[in-house]
Amino acid sequence: MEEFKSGFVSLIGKTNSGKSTLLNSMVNEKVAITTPKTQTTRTAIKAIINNENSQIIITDTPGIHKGKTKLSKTMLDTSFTMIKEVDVILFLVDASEKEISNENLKIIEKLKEVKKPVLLIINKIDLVQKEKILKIINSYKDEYEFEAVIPISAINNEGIDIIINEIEKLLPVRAKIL
Ligand SMILES: Nc1nc2c(ncn2[C@@H]2O[C@H](COP(=O)(O)OP(=O)(O)OP(=O)(O)O)[C@@H](O)[C@H]2O)c(=O)[nH]1
Ligand SMILES: [Mg+2]
Repeated sequence: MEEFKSGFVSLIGKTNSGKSTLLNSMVNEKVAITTPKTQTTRTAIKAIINNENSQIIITDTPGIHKGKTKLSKTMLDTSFTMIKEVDVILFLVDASEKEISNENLKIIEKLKEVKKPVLLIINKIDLVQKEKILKIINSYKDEYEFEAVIPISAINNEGIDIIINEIEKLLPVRAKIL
């Protein structure tokens, strides 16, 4: 029998990257609101994913990007204070972005400080060509040593099982928390 694992996972990513959509796909029920408008989710939402061999508690962290103005250092610091408590970080980025945005570079700088295992999730792969996805993966890999890079389409439920699997690899052996 496999040992049971559990832990906290923080979901970070710029506004509109698809955090709420991914969360919905992962828990398979509507727990967060998704709309094309930005910044609709203002509070951190916890989702509990109960699997056969694991319990994953996810925190949505829309606070990484409050408002349309430039990302301030204080805002990032606040978000990352929360992140220090988690076992795994999911960093969600949009595959349709032409290159790594300044905001995402700033997030990567913070990731280097917190020293937690990070899974890079490349979302919206349904919108871009395969070779472009590979290019994006490589440019991110140049910036940071991610535990894994997982291309997904949150809206099509593509790659979700891989995320769960990679999270489970990184969680400690521990009983159910909630
Ligand atoms: N084509 C495509 N669109 C997606 C995908 N995932 C999310 N979207 C769309 O992207 C938009 C933003 O998605 P959200 O899930 O609301 O993004 P968010 O990161 O929660 O945004 P905030 O809460 O504002 O920070 C919505 O219109 C989604 O339908 C995907 O895999 N493919
Ligand atoms: Mg959201």
